[in-house]
Amino acid sequence: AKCEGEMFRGFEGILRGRDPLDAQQITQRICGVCPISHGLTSVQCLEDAFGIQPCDNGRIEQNLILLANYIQSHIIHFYHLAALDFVDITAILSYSGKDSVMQQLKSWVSTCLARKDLFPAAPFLPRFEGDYIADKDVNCHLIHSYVKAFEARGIAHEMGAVFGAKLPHSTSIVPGGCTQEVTMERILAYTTRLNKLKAFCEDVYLPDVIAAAGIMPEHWGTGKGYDNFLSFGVFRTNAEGDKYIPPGVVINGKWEAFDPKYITEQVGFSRFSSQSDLHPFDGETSPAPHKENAYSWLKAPRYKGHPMEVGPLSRVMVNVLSPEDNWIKKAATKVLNAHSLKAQQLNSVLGRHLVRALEAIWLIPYAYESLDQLAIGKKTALPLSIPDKAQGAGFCEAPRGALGHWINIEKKKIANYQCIVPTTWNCSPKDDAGVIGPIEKSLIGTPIPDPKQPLNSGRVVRAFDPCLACAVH
Ligand code: NFE
Repeated sequence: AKCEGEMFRGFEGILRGRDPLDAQQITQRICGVCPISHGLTSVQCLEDAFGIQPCDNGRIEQNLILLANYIQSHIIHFYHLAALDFVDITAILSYSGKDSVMQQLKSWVSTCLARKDLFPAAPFLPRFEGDYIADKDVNCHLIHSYVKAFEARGIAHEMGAVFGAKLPHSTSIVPGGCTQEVTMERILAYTTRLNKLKAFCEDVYLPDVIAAAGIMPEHWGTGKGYDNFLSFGVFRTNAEGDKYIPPGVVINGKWEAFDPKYITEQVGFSRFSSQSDLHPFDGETSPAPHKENAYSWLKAPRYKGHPMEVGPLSRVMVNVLSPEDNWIKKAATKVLNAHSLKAQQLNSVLGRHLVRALEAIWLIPYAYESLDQLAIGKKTALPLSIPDKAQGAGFCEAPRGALGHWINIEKKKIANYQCIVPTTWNCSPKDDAGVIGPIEKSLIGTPIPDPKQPLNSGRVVRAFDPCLACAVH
């Protein structure tokens, strides 16, 4: 199995020579799905270089913007990126209800099926054929949720824009905090939207994931990857750097504490000419499109030399296997017991979907708690000055997993900037020793009854929620 990233973008080159404060605006443009994670990781990288910590209001606002983006991202993933691997869209032809969007969808799919020569009905058809959910009512129910999920994502975007000023690319986040003042109006604007998202996640999203899992239980057994999980931790709870979702590392099933010095990027099979295995402070981005044996525009990030899975599953696993008791371990154990599942079974297609839905639900009480901690009228950001020469690193979790940014500042300008992005970890090509990446590993052994219709490979890959645009950056 090979994962290829087939494009070069060059953000790290674009950043060189610019004002360090541009970094959080430019890196947000790496992606329209997870811009807040890039903006906040960049902000943390700059805070580290400037030697400042955000004030309480600013830190909480940053968390609330990111949290809104997490919920939006998890919903887009399940419904609009992955559900059609399971749901039979042609079941809409049997829809007889009154929802006007569903009726329009039915008419569009039916036109496309009748005139396949004229209309490929993207993103629904063409598709690989195979064992989709058979029950028409279940399919229609899930297609209805698919439609409702657009509305939920709109609400999540609005919720993020309350403190983010706009989304997808926020203009308010800055090193040291956020430029949006805290007002009662803003707290209420966020709260009313959070109430609606709570209802969607609890009454629609999680039940839909559980229903789909009940129909396709064989996918508890597909997509097993390495027992290597990495999380940088996310949602800073104080100025000391504690995080609501704590960081951690699991290598071959054994937990250890996270230490950024063990991160490197190898390029043996990547289209880059730099030296291999560099730490990101010394990282280089030197494209070599015709390099022999190279098959991807992704570098191969490694932790202590190991390929690592990142994402919601890793955030759960590093805490379930941690020696310390924490809220994630308790919450995950409760769900595992309720569904008679073992933690190891989460290392699968269905496990990755389940933990993503659970995380959306788990974050909602934390959002209410954070809103209560905002202090109306108090400062939200700090004065800052750019040092002549400094280094900084930022570690955050994007919805898709561990995200790190590294900066070297010289003469008050960016001398070097490196990003290691969640999908670069997950879709990593082979490293210098020929060891395959996490998604490559999880594809091996996947049953493909008809090689012309590799539906199951799509299911395995998409369960990781990959974003190649981010990965190549
Ligand atoms: Ni383009 Fe991203 C997330 C980041 S994935 S979506 O989540 O960082 O590599």
